[in-house]
Amino acid sequence: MALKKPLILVADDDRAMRLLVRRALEKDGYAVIEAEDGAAALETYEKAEPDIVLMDVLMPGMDGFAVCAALQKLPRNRRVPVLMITGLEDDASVEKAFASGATDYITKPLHWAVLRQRVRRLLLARQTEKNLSARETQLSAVASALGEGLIVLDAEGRLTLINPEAERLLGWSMAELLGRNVHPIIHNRRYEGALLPESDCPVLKTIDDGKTYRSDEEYFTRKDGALFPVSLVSTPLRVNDRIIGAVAAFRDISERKEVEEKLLLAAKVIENTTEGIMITDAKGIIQSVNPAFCRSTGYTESESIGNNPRLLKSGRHDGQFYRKMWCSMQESGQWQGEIWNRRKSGELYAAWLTVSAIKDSHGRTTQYAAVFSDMTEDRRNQERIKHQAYHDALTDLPNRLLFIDRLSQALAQANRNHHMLAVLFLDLDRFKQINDTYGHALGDLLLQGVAGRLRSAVRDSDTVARLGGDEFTILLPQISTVEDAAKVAQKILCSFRHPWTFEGIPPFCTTTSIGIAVYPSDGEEAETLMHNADAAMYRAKEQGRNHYQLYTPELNAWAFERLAMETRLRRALENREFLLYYQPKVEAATRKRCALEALIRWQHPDLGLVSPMEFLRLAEDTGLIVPIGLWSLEEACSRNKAWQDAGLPPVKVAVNLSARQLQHPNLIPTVKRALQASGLSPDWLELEISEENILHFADVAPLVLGKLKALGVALTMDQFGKHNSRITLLQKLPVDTVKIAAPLIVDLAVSHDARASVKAMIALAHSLSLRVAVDGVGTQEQYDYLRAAGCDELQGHYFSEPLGAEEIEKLQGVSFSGNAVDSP
Ligand SMILES: Nc1nc2c(ncn2[C@@H]2O[C@H](COP(=O)(O)OP(=O)(O)OP(=O)(O)O)[C@@H](O)[C@H]2O)c(=O)[nH]1
Ligand SMILES: [Mg+2]
Repeated sequence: MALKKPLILVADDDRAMRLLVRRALEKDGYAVIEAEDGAAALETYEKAEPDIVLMDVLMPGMDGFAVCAALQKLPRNRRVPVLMITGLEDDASVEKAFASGATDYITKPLHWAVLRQRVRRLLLARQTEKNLSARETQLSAVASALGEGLIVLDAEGRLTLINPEAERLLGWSMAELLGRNVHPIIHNRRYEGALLPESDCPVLKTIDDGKTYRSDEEYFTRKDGALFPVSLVSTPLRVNDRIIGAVAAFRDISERKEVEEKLLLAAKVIENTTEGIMITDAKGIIQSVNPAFCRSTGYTESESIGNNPRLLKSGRHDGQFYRKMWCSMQESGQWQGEIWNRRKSGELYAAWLTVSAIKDSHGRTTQYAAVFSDMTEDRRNQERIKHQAYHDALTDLPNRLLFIDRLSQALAQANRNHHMLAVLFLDLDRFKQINDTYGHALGDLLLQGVAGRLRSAVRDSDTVARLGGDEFTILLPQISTVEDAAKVAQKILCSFRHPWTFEGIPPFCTTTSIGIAVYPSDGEEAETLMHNADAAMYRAKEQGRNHYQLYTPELNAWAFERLAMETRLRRALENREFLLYYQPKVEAATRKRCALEALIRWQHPDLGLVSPMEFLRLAEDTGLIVPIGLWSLEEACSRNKAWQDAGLPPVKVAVNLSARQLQHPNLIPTVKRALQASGLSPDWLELEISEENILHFADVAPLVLGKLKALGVALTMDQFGKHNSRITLLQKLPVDTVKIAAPLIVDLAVSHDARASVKAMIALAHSLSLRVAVDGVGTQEQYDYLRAAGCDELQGHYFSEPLGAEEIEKLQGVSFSGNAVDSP
């Protein structure tokens, strides 16, 4: 296409002049149109839209100035350069020409070379202006068409342009913002509440340093005050390396932020959920897994991704199972159920699995999401709860519930198969003492140790249970003879002989008492067998502990009688049926009374006088010995004080302390109170404690006896010589007297050994500066021998039986000789 020639309008009333000019211009390659006066010039201008106008000043009608002024009124884009041709080269005319809007002027007569130059330059200017205008139009069209907001600021940060999208997003119009500093209006916050200093505004920074800034963290304020997040690119505007402003293009990213936040939240949930999550592609290849998945399967993320979920296959489900799962996926896009998986370690575990298909907008499955919850912990918890319900927490042995259950089952089987079974009932001997001596925690350790020994003493098919406290039971579900059960009991007793070794304390031994009941002879029901084994165990205790005892029907009668006796004993305390007898002790050398031993008697309203042999063991077993012992102590003290107050010669009264009393934490205050309440001086009180009990509490005995001694009372070790006393212990004990046990002197007259051992005991005691007393002196020979052997005090029916208080009062001041009372 040929280029359009520039069109020049020549307005001149001089026809010749027009012709000359036309010819010259056409020769230079321009197109020319003519107008012969001002009005025609305006009209032609309107129609032809020339590129420049050459205009004569002096024309009829409208002169050149008037035409020029009229052209100036046209919109800017329709105005073209006007070159005035004037013969008037005075200053005023030139001024007027420019004032009316002329672009340049040239004087007549025309100088063709100058005209040519001027025309070329004006056309060039016109072309440039046209180009610029076209560019501006294009730019503004682009700015309008842009889907992004666009604002342009000058070097001072004032708004010079805002495109329609920016107007829409911000709610401001160009007219409202033009020329204003927009930073404080639209961009002064980071997010709700936080102010954004100018120094942090990317657009102002661009104006400052000419750099391009991008940010996804900006917030713009709408005209209504609402904030919205934007993604912003700020680019500098430069002219000749000078920054003349900045263009900021921005987009509202509220939706994107919302989606991002949701995604972030979802990612966090997936990251932190306790359920394992696995995403696969449509072919089932693992694309991602979460930490819970890795924890539960044992596979790391990198081991899982790219793999097939078969990785977890347990081998526990058949093809049918997986086909069903697949069918459900096809039909409903989901499957839920319990599945067995295999961990990397090889361990199988149950999981609750939900698989869902993820579909695209066309309904095609693009991924699968599988969510597992590991049921191992649930199962473990269930099992633990079940285990706890049936087991003892301390030893982990079956408890009473489980024992009874197993016993019932074993009974049913024994009944069907006509065989015998046995229940062993164990109770540790003097376990309380272990607790008291070494603390409850060690008691617990011991119970655990006992559980272990019991378990290893029986077969796996037998059941060892802990009923509570220090009571255990053992079920032997099948025995051939009663002896089988007895053998097991014996084996257990033997296993206890081995000392216990616990850190921090010397090794020690314990024993247990065992009762045995056998099906069917001793009972056919679980409860009966348990009860009867328990009764037999009591009997074993009664017989001195560290025994086993087979149940016999008489045991029930005995147990019944024992219970009745216990009731009577309690009542006896309330009804004050106890009384004290006093047996004199005499000086061996002078046979003069030197002390009295208080001995308890029970005057039952129906049974008459009950011997201490009959009730003291029971009182000790049931703990009733503590209040009974206290009564004895108080009674003896107040009686002795009453004797003194009545003017009788003062005498020491000895009171026996039982094992339970010795263990009792209130022992010392009790003795103190008895003395204080009665007003008796401690010089007149003696306490007798059996050697057996002292040995039993060998660890604490020196301390307890020391405290008693500190009260000022005298102490005697009773029943001396029946056990193997250790000299080292004797040395440690603050006792004053040892009283040789009565049975040891029975054979004095006939047995050399008896004499030798008594002699040795006397020598031993004397060597430790202890007084020696002997109980149970019944004959003249015994008396003679003992006196000769150097005994200090003697006691026995040879001198006097125990007597009631009134009789004692009558005997004041007497000395005793065999079975008779000598007057002084
Ligand atoms: N350490 C510990 N002691 C317990 C537990 N349960 C009960 N006991 C104690 O076990 C002792 C059981 O006492 P008994 O069997 O009546 O008496 P004992 O001292 O063993 O004397 P005998 O059985 O008559 O030989 C009590 O002192 C209880 O306080 C326990 O779980 N741990
Ligand atoms: Mg016990």
